[in-house]
Amino acid sequence: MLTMERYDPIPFVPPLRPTDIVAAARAVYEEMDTRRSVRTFSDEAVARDAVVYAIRAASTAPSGAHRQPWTFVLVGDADTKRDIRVAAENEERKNYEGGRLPSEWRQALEPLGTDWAKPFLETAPWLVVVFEQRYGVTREGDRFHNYYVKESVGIACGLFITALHRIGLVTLTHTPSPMAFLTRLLDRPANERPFILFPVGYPADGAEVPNLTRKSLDEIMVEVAGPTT
Ligand code: IYR
Repeated sequence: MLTMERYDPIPFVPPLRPTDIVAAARAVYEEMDTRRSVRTFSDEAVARDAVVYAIRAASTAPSGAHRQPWTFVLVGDADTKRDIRVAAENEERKNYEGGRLPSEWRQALEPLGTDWAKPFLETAPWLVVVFEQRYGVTREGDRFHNYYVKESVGIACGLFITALHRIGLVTLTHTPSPMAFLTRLLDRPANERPFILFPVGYPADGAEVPNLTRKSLDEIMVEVAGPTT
């Protein structure tokens, strides 16, 4: 069993208030709106500690019962990256060329220009493979529950993407399917399941991205009118 901890509050330190809150919010939106998923990476080196701080930023995410049910596996070793690329491409070849992707799904991917080849898994200087901890394991080897695992790990991944963008790096939420090979190649325990694989680096010179537009505010937000009297 996990030892029961008691409620033990400390004072909250509020975030700084910008002088113009709307201008500040707009600036955050405009900066985030320049983020794109990138599939062509430069092999330019990126300081390991920059990626480690982005992982630390990700790990500030809220999580169910504060269980922090995530593991970030940092891979910079060329042999391991090659093994991951080979295994991912084996799976993706079956998806794209072996007829494993349903036709509706293939059609949905058409505008993204993706195919089975995943050279970025070797070109990007770092791969960060995020695992979800489906349940926890104490030092003594006893299992305990984690809560809202997918929501928690998804939020952490969002913070990770944001942190990378803030420091001029690019990434891609890559989900080679199926992903079980990552558990084996990265030697992760049975309670962990691969969640998202992030190649991390600088974009290749002349990198291109699909010409996509984001949904308008009307499409993503509904405002509930308050009482009129
Ligand atoms: N995992 C495949 C297919 C793929 C699926 C979705 I949903 C995407 O948004 C993009 C690709 C691949 O990585 O190519």
